[in-house]
Amino acid sequence: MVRTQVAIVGAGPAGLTLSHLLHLEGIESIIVEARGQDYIESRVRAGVLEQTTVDLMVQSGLGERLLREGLVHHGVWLNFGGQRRRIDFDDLTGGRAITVYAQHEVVKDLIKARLDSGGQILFEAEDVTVEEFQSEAPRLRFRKGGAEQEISCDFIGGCDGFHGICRPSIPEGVLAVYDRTYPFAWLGILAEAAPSSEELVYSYHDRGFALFSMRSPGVTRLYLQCDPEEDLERWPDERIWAELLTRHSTGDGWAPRQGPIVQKGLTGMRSFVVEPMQCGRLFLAGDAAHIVPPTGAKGLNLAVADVAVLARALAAFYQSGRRDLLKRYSETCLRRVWKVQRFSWWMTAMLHRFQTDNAFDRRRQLAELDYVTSSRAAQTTLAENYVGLPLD
Ligand code: FAS
Ligand code: PHB
Repeated sequence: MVRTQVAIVGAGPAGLTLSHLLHLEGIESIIVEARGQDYIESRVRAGVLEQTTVDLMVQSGLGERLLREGLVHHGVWLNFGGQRRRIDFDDLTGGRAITVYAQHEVVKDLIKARLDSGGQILFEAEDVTVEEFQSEAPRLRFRKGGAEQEISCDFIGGCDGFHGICRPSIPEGVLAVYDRTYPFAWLGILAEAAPSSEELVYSYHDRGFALFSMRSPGVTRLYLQCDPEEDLERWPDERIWAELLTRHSTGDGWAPRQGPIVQKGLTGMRSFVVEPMQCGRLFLAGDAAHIVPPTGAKGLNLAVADVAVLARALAAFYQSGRRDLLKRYSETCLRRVWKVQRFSWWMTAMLHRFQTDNAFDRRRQLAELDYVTSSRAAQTTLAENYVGLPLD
């Protein structure tokens, strides 16, 4: 039986950041991860870091490669009705920005930091279970390399994502679930093509939403709204490019540059929250507790915000015996979670085509986009949410 202070399930952004922040406070943890290191370091997911996330990474000693390779953006473009209009983050938020730096790069930096400082990450763990978390002596059981293993601990970080085992391990009747599934998905591609815009472009079009993003000076990241049950086999490269060029068409002649498509994938669209985000000594963080539609670029950022709260609460417990911050963990996180859910829903509702909408709804959406890009008050609300609300 191995002993640690905090056992963490999942080596995604939530679990790794939690372990790193605890280490800085002198608190021991062990991460138990189902997948292998290579797999999670190459899993293509999010791409945009809020200012709040960048600040936390830099302040916690993880900023070196991020500041060198990350692409700092001081604005974003909304493209609709044949025109592109820019939301100026600098002017509207006093200099806060976003940084484009792929999630798997964040994961690589976090794994390196943990292993370099002697952190323990147990990859390829099977059949992980969390037990006794409503007692003062919770524990993890799992199998690794064919051998049964057990970790006893004081607390468990449930950072195992939407399909993990931590949330389902909480007894019936404890959790309230808030859930909305959208009638569309995103088809995402990575193309070996130099980005033709320095900043992201969100396009509203009669045929559906499209997003232009990037990963590096040589790689463009693009998404288009599609049917939730879409079959990727029905989307050869030519069809993807034709649809992207149509939806991103605009009056100023801008268009995504084309290049070989090196990755294709489908992402479902969902808003999901469980309350509370804790049960006894098990604390849920990140996608284990909530899911946002990626239109607001918030998934990863919300995971990091959760564990910043949890690390602070655990430090207060170990350093001064305080239990109040742990007790208030869910309440503290959920204030931000629901504001981010609202923003992500709002961006999704404003920019996507809904089959159930009629001509009135389309005019209403165009009027909202016109208002959001012409009123300073409306631009400010988009900008301050997009770059990230300050941590409480
Ligand atoms: P994660 O899912 O990243 O990590 C959970 C970890 O737990 C994984 O490594 C998993 O292997 C492990 N695990 C699961 N079950 C386990 C078990 N039983 N035992 C041990 N380990 C277990 N967000 C954006 O902002 N923008 C995007 O464009 C975007 N695109 C996405 C595309 C896809 C396909 C997906 C699934 C998500 C996307 N997201 C996006 C959201 C994503 O970035 C998440 O918000 C982010 O990964 C959340 O981090 P974690 O909470 O750490 O969960
Ligand atoms: C991305 O670059 O992957 C990205 C950017 C903005 C979003 C979603 C995804 O809203």
